[in-house]
Amino acid sequence: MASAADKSGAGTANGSGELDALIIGAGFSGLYQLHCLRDKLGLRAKVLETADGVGGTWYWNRYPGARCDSESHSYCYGFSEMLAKEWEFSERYPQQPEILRYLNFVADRLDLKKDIRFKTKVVKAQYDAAVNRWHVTTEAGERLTTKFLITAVGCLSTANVPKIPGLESFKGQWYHTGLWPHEGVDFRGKRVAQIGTGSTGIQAVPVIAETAQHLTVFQRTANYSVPAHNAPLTPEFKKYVKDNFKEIRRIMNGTPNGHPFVIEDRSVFDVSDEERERIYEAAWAKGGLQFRAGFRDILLNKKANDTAAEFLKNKIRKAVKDPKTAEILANIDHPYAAKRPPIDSFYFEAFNRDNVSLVDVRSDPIEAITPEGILLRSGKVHEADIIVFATGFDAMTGAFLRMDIRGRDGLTLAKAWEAGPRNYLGLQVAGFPNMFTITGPGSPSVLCNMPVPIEQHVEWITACIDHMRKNGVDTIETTPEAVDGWVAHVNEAANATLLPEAHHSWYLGANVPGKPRVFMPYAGGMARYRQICDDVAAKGYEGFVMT
Ligand code: N01
Repeated sequence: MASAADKSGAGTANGSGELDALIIGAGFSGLYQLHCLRDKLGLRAKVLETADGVGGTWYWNRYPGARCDSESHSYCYGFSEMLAKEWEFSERYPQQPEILRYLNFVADRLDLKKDIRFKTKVVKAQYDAAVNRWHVTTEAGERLTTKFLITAVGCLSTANVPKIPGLESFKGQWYHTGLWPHEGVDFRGKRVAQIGTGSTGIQAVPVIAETAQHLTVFQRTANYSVPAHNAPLTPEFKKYVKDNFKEIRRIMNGTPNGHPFVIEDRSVFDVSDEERERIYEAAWAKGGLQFRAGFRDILLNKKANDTAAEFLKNKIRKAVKDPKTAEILANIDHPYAAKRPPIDSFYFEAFNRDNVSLVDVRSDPIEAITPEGILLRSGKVHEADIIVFATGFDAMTGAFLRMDIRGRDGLTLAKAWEAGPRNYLGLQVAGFPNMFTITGPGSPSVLCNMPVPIEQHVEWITACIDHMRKNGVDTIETTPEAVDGWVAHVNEAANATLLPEAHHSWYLGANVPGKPRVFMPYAGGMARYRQICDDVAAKGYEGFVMT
């Protein structure tokens, strides 16, 4: 792309003038976006990344037990058969260090690191209509100028540490799972308090319990979980993955959630009670997120969901020996999978250990943190040496809103999203020309196996920029009408499912006090979404104005 702006004197990542594209974040999305723009379109593109290495989520989330819930053969890039053939995962579900090694392997193999500026945090981005450019400011005060601004900031990258009074007075150490120390944490001989029982907390409990003197788990919302049945991959399975690369991708691209399994086209009520039980038992024995795939209506029909929910609650009652503890764990108030369903390695069994106990903070909420530990409303104090906050993220919007992003006429993104995120296709916000948001709110993102929606967005953005170049278009900007239509469709898609019934879900922003309650991801399914995006492009980028 012609870039007259070399003369502008604006700084770039390599100091050589203006950029065609600046990408924020070097996780799965940022790496692939850089590869596409630099190596396929020949653009001058750079990535700015806060961390001192690639990985995004997998750079920061180093907590005990951190492992992906997607199966390893699907939790990787699909755009290159060469990469897929050269890399081999070792377990059914890859551990955090292995995923980080994989992303470093990709970055090195594609020679991406030379165009990534590490330890460079973006704090501000301002659109300048006079020159149709974005000015991006880093924490160090450096200013860069770019035509396209592409956010690859991740959906779950802003740690949510609840504002519990007294935390600053705590005498011990505390950590958030999403900002875990690289050197690890030694739990030996320590009394550990873990707050939170989402996917992260459920992974961490059995591992922390192995070394802690005592682990007290503070549960606010009881959660379902299905065993992962993690295991090393056999040579036969590794061969199957390499030999069937295209077929596995075909299945993943055709399903609503981007996983390598097909959802059965039968209703819970098409089969007898005995047959249903047999199907659930088989799915339980197989383990993992595939448990949802036995019937098409588990997330659509509350009565259908109740059958799965009851099956899973009974498994908890069987796994946990102390009936009182079992009842607190099984006292789940939302439909199965209406919150992101965790999978685990001996989570419920951990409560049978002498050194693990459970506190129900729904009935006796956390009042404060004291120098000694955690104070409940009843007055009871649970003493602790270490507090682990497995309390999740300011999901989907947090990573955007902690930057000062200003579009046309100084409109801030915070203002544009004050009632919740509003955009078109999850890809662009009205008033923010030439800015694309990879896996932004309003796109399938977190409801899927993430590499699939990431690749689809990156490829769509790349094709869009290529189209602009070939047609002499300088600016792409969505319209308020297109945004209104898309936001209505996102709501409609969510309301056709049971997802909004989990009132405390981070999908709704409910975990962050004061955050607008809006169902953020697109629940219409990945395959349908891909078709919508392809149709938009085929119709000359309908819903966008190109000038
Ligand atoms: O966070 P969460 P997470 N007092 O928000 C509790 C992905 N992920 O890090 O439900 C007491 O789900 C909160 O309680 P409640 C995955 O998409 C992926 O576990 O709000 N408790 C809840 O129990 C996942 O969904 C992998 O009532 C408080 C917990 O903390 C997403 O990340 C692995 C509290 C937070 O659960 C987030 O999961 C792990 C308070 N003040 C995670 N505040 C993969 O394998 C919060 N809680 C890819």
